[in-house]
Amino acid sequence: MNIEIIPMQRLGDERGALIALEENKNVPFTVRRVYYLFDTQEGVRRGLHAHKQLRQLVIPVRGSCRFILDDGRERIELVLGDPGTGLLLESMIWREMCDFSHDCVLMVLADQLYDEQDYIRDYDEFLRQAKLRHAAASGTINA
Ligand code: T46
Repeated sequence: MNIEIIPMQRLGDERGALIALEENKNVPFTVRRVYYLFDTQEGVRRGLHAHKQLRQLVIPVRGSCRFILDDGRERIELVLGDPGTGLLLESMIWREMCDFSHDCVLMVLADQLYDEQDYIRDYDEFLRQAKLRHAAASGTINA
């Protein structure tokens, strides 16, 4: 699956920790947008969509949550809860987030400005487009 767990170098000193995010270094793209998710209500699922082109790096700056990730061929789950670790989500990954701790703050760095047209919010449509992309990548069809 086209995701990556990126360990961030912990800087800082005896006074406390510090992590620096630098575009095209530990953030593998040019950052055009930063947003953060917080105050997620108990029992809620967020995400439930994929992006056609967007690349994002997600960092749990506080607390934790579970990610369910699906590329149309396999589905994996992971818990993100270390502010020293980022989750790189490439395009065409269906994501769902749940089990948010009450204090969870997810910071997200994105390579594009917000564009609702880039979202796929229907799972069947995601599967259809993912299948086409996989076929094009493997040379099965021209797309
Ligand atoms: C992802 C996870 C981790 C904006 O107006 N601007 C923005 O930059 C964003 C991200 C959202 N919005 C609006 C669109 C919706 O009306 O805020 C509302 C909630 O957005 P969304 O449904 O995208 O939020 P989540 O929490 O389901 O998912 C977000 C990201 O969209 C998604 O790509 O990976 O956080």
